[in-house]
Amino acid sequence: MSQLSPGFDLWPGRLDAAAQAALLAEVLTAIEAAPLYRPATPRGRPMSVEMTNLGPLGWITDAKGYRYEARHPHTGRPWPPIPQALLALWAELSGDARPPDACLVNLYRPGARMALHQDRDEADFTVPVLSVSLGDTAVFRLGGTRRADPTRSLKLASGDVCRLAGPARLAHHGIDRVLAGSSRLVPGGGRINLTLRRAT
Ligand code: MD6
Ligand code: FE
Repeated sequence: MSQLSPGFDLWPGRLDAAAQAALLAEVLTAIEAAPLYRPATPRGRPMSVEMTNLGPLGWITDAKGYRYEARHPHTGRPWPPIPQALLALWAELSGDARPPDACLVNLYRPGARMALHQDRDEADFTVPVLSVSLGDTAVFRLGGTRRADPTRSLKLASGDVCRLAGPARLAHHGIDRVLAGSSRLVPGGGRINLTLRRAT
């Protein structure tokens, strides 16, 4: 594990190839029940990533704003459960005794990106956010708590796990781009990011 700035921890290659494939298979099965969709920002701009969620609560965005909801906005069904492997990873790496209640799934097909943002729709910022990367390598930008703080760029490859905790919990971060073809894990190409949180 390496701490790149206070509260930001990175575990490169934390999941080996077999663990990545097994986790991806579970996520792809869950996506059959809770299809990926392209959300829009509260201002009505379609996002370039496709999203779904796992767990009791899922993060959504629409004209009413950012929030957590118990049901898929298109199917009206509850989100599928969080895979056991992710719950185990959280227990090991989050440093928090309570389990996560939300897992956001982001799919980046070629050209998709994620603007600089803070994860701040959760009730308790003392609980970390844990992120798992699968598939193509992403160019991740990490800043500070204030939007104007300086940023640094680092790569997140398939199997990498990172954590925003403590002084980095409200750090700004985003995905500048994804390096198409850098991995063959995701069918059809691209990158899947899984972020585990406790929303409540
Ligand atoms: C992504 N990640 O890696 C976007 N959020 O595709 C995030 O937005 C993120 O990596 C909170 C904590 C870690 C993250
Ligand atoms: Fe985030």
